[in-house]
Parts: sequence; C-alpha cells; structure tokens
Amino acid sequence: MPDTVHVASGKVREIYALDDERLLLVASDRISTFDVVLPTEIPDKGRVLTGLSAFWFARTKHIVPNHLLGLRDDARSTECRRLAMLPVECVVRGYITGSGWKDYLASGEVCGHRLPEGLRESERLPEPIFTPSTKAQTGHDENITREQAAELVGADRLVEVERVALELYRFAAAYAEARGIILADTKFELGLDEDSCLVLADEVFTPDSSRFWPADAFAPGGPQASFDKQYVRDYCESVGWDKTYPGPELPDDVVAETRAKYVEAFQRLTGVSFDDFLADPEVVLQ
Ligand code: PZK
Repeated sequence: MPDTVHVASGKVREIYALDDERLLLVASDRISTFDVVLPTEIPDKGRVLTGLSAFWFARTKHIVPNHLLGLRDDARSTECRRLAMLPVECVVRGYITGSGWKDYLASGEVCGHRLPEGLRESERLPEPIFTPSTKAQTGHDENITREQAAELVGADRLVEVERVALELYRFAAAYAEARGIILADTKFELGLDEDSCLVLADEVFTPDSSRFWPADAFAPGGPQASFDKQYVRDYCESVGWDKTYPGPELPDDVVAETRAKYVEAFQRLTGVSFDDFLADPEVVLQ
C-alpha cells in the first residue's frame, strides 16, 4: 500500500495511517495463546474478527457512536476515524474468571467491587461489573480502582465510560447468550473525537477482546473451555510446551478445527453465512 504509513503493531494486528483523520486496522490470521503468538496461522481468523467487530459496531451505535467508516474488500481491513484514545482499558466482567478470579481469591474484591462470599471460579456475577485496567506497554494490564481510573480520564468522563461499557456488555451478552455463546467478559477501547465526544474504537466483542464460552458446556467451579481456542490450548498442553517463546507449530487438524470454531462463532452471532461476508464484507452492517 504506497502512501500508507505503518503506525502501530499489536500481537496479531497492524495499524496504518490513511491520512490525518483516518486509520486502517488490519487483522492478521496470527493467533496467540498463553500470551505467545504461534508460528502457525489460522486461515480467515482476521476476517472473522473484522466481521464480528463491524457487526457489533452497526448494532450498538444507539448506545455509543463508533469509529467505523467502512470495510475493505479483503474483509480484514477496517477504515476508521482517528481518535484521541483514553489511557484506560475498559473491562466489563459478567463472570468471575482470569485476573478477576485471582483478585477475588486474594481480597474478596475486584477493582474496588466487593463481591459476595463463596463464589466459585467462572460463576456468573449477580450484576456485571466495570473493572478498568491500565494500558501496559509490555506485559499484562493491571487492574485499577474506579478512583485510579478517574484520575486518568476525569471523574465525569469515567461515569460516562462506565455507563456505556456496562450497557454495551449487557446488550451483547444477552444477544450472544440467546445464540449459545456466553460472553464472560470483554475489553473496550474508547476515544474522543474532535468535539470531545466519546467514541467506541478498536475491536468489539471478538474472541480476542472477550472470553467466549460455549453455553452448553458451562460448568462453574473451574476454568471453562474456550469457544475458539480450546483445540489450540489442548494441543499445546499435549506436547508439553513450557509456554515461553517460541510456541509449537500447529498440526493441520488443529488448524482446521480452530478455523471452523471461529467461523461458527461468526455465523451464530451474525446470522450471516461466512461466504456471503467474504463476497461482500459490508453485509454485516445491514
Ligand atoms: C488505536 N490501538 C490499539 C494497537 C492495533 C490496534 N480509532 C483509533 N484512533 C486512534 N488510535 C487507535 C484507534 C483504534 N482502534 C488503537 N492503538 C491505537 C492497537 C496495535 C495494533 F491494530
């Protein structure tokens, strides 16, 4: 892409500048597990994530405006508005897992929310909770309290961010649950436009920004199977990998099963056939 300046790399995505106001987000087919990007790609994974994000952007603009301008014909590239990103990760948890479970075990609290006693790992919370974290440049984001988040974005902005994040989560979790997928938790990136209006950015309700669990296998009291990455995790465990770089190459059957799970999540949630999306990516916006 001549005239297109690379501005940032994520583990599995790239950002390019189209001009002063617009960015291009490109989702690759790379996959990470246990925080390591594997040497083997999952064909179409980036397209699934791009299509899912666009689908959710189109269905949540009554809650908050978003950065989406359009999808490219490659089905993996999103043109978007360039924003001033807020310096907090906006996490909402409907279930107690991951770092939330660790914090709950240690203190009975997550980000200043006191939770009921006796919760089991992966249990549904009485109400979804907003649990902001810092954006770590390297390593893991660190959970912070609402007071610490208010210092980073301002108290009034934080009230708005929390309300929007909880409303987005409630909307998508109910929608997904009706289609057999539990959205255990999710992470949003929000920014401000030129008028200082709050705008939803990045990727939304994808398996990379959220935990997707198959509802029919839900069994609190331990960790849950991942809707999308379980075959990858099981394979990585089976070969005795020590979870440090580099990760193992994936065999063809694990790649095929994993691709099928991504496509299944896309089709269950969007109701659009994946082939129809590839033929005309913007069908997910209708
Ligand atoms: C922005 N990231 C995360 C890092 C990626 C993504 N609309 C926007 N305006 C300004 N900045 C960003 C966005 C969005 N979305 C998002 N970093 C900056 C990120 C690395 C690779 F693909």
